[in-house]
Amino acid sequence: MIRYFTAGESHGPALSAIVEGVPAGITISLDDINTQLARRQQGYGRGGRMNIETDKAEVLSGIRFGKTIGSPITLVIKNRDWENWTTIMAQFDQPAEEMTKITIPRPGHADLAGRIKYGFDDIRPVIERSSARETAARVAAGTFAKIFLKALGIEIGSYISAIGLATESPSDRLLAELLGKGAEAVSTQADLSPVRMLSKATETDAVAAIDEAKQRGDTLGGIIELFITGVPVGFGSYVQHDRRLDAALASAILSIQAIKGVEIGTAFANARKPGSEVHDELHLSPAEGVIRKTNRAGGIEGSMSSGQTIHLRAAMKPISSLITPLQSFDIESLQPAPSRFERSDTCAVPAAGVVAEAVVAPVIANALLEKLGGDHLDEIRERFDYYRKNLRNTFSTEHPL
Ligand code: EPS
Repeated sequence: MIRYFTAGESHGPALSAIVEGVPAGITISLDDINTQLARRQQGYGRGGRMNIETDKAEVLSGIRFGKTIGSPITLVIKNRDWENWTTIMAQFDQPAEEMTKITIPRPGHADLAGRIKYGFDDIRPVIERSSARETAARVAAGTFAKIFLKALGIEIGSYISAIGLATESPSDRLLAELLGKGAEAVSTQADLSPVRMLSKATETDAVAAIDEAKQRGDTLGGIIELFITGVPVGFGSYVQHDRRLDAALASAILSIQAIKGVEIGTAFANARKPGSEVHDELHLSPAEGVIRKTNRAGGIEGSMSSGQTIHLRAAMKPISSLITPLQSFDIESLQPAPSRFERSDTCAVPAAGVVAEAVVAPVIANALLEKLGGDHLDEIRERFDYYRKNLRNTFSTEHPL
């Protein structure tokens, strides 16, 4: 089972991660990790910090001759901005006389609850660790599971379907065409756009909406569409709550900063329709066995993969660091006060799509490892090929078992 932890403050020396349980024998390069880190830094609407950082990973353990060796992998991403924060974020020196404490919480952020929970007199430590900068470490960590899955034909991809009111619904044909190549084709297409959208017209609207929000000192949220292709039927289980694949995927996505909702398939539209218009009917094809002509379930039935493309949708709220202040109060004077500005992004939805890809990868990898076991890629591949070969022939009259 793949497990990982991250550590690091937004303006501390570095972010880091330890990833444990990655099978041996997976070929990976620093470029593979850094490509994902660069994707996370992109997106129209990012703030000044992205001009300071060029996120690059260092690997301190777990790799030999370009392959994983089954040992824990240690990753470090240095914060270039640290050199500007050595006084405010000093690890052992005492605070400088002139340092001002942060005492006005940003509504919607972790500031107030974090300050109360940990008992600080300064909100700075909450800001540092709750910052979405931490997602750089998660993207680096998730790359291992992503590459492991890709080696087995399972791909993860995403695009952005809404930023503020700019909403796009690409044609079913375009999506089917991209997904037919594997979910990464969706990302490859989306990555050509500064807002990771698939249509030029909506991209223009989204860019204009971000410009307008920025001018007002405001922020914008949006919607991420996430796809996973190549997952065969039977990953996850209905027998116990903690083995349900939909729950694990939703939990991973909700763990991303500012994500407030997850939808599987067309769940919210389905809720308004009768069952006869919702469930994906089962057809038999002599060559392929069971097929469904629709995928309203989003590739998951009974908390297990159905064999169709897994489709998840995530709602990201507008970032809660606004230039134009919201009503707040000073926790020392207990007087009403406008919220203070903390440097941030106007919109980070495109980046959050990349993060979503990274956090679901270990969930799918673990469902695969739970089903098939194995410690080396070759061993797992052999088992997976056998499983898929048998599945292909289940219920097929042309290719019976
Ligand atoms: C981020 C870096 C941060 C923020 C952002 C994400 O950098 P800084 O705080 O130095 O500007 O831009 O953090 C937040 C959205 C947040 O709410 O804290 C990054 O690397 O993604």
